[in-house]
Amino acid sequence: MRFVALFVLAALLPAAPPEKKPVSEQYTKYEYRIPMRDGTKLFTAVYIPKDAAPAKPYPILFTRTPYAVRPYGADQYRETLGPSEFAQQKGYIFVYQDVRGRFASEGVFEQVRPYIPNKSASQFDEASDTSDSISWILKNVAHHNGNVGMWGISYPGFYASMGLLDAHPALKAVSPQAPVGDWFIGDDWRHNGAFYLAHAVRWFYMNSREGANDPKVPRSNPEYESPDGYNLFLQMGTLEEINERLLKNKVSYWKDLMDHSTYDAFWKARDVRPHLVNVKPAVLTVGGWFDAEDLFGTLETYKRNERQSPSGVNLLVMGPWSHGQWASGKGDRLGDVNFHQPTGPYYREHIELPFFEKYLRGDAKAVTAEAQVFETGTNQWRTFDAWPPKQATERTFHLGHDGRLAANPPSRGGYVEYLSDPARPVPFVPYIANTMTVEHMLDDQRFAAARPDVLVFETDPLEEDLTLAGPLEATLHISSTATDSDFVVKLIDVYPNDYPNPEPNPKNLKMGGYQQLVRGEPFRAKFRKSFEKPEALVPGQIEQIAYTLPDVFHTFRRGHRLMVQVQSSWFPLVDRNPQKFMDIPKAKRTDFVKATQRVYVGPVAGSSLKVRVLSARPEAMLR
Ligand code: PG9
Repeated sequence: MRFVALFVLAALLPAAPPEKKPVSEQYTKYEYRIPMRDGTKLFTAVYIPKDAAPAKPYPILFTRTPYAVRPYGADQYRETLGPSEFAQQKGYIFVYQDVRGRFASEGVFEQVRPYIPNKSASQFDEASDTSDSISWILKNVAHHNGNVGMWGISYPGFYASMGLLDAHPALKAVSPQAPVGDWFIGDDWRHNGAFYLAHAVRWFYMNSREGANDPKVPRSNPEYESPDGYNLFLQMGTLEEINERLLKNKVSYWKDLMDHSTYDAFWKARDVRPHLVNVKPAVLTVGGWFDAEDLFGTLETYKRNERQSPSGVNLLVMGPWSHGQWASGKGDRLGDVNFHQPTGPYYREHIELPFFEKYLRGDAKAVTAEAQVFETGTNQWRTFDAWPPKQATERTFHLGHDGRLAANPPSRGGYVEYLSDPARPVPFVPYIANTMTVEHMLDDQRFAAARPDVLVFETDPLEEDLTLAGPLEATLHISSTATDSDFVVKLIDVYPNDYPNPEPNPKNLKMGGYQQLVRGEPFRAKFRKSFEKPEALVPGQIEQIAYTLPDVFHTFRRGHRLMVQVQSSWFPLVDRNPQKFMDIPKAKRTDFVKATQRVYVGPVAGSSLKVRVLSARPEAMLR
């Protein structure tokens, strides 16, 4: 029995990584300028295995990017190819393309260019650029087997999703990885209307400042005057000043972002989700539970496709990763949290590669599953035939008096109060940072719990493991002395006081009582009734704020506690709300005001967090 278990385990552990050979030993590179239907030519680099021949054809793996298909020059080779070392070694025809208007491609770039349904012959979008490219490649590139796959992470993930629309018949398998889904509701720039300041400034500086579209200009971070982003952004005061000081007013898309500060037609035209209907290629959506950029787009891409393309192959992989962390490296830890296994190579070899092998090379033995998801807390991969798992049941945790979080609402009503001062916003991390750090998604929250402007509610220590699987639904009843405010709800895993420190412990971590963020999400109160038509809060009036936080798959171990924190700022991850109902991009320093916030608790019109619970399993006892 034991022998069999060891044997199965050995089969699933990643093999030694493939021997790293220079790409030029295994592949020959070609460069093309592929004409689109309107005559615009897109720069495309193609790498063909040297042993490809009519009798040995290869499938094509295609990716489209706004980030440059460097290096340029037919004799200049990339250091690695394709989505993984395993795919590179297996052998595919790898195709890389600069999207319209970026780097060596002609035309005009448009950020997340809207999809045009029922296009006329003269109209184009990213879907038509994809299928025009595939048609050309099939005619002009030798030794392919007629099957095309696509993959891409983040922005390239958006382009992979676009390939699914009006898909070319040869496009058989697509893997959108951390794809952008909707830029107002949950991806990158805005989460429920709140603006992701530190991320936006860095991304715009790196990718959209003057000259950033020149292949010769290296990508670089903004020249911050200080590593202390909290004080730096605070001193700059307003979004207008931040734009002037850090972006020199020279990023045209910043203006678009500021001009469209509600969920208007501009954003709706860029929402990918409604178009994922009757998708034909097999889809493997990939994401990380701790992806700060496009977790929303990942989960929504899978869920929408599931609903709107019921007869298609639609698969999901979620690992314990930050943005794109699955594509390289071990993925055995993030921040202070150790997953005790190489999740990255496992995914690349046993999940991603079989997907492409099955649908592009017809490997009948390749195993794919509907949802392969990593359970944090117990640190194990699990497989389900649906996500969220059908057997998960709803349970509500109620915020109560004296910092209690419990299965039953408190028997008497009341409120807890704090002062939210935009001059002293709550930091998003307990250390000095001037960008959105990847590990903030699971960082220790003890520093926040100690602040008077952060409300803390926690359960008793759990008597058995509790596994949450699926989205979280926060309901707050609040009142404010102000006319607008942000509310951030965080779900936290509180480790027991005797939790062991890691060994070795180079960072001198003290893990007893550690408060690991499991999920946090902001909501801008003026959007509580509608993202299209914001409404002021009436000072002193009780209002409901109800919203969904992205899914989790986390086991709170026996002896741990669940904690919910509520606060009104998360800086400089999120821009400061002036707490005055207004168009925030136009706020002046004098518009920022203090607000006294009340969060109501009680048997009716209280505050709570609804979760989905999978039953506890005794076998999941690994630490
Ligand atoms: N999530 C990133 C992004 C996409 C689109 C716009 C801005 C940022 C990315 O990593 O590509």
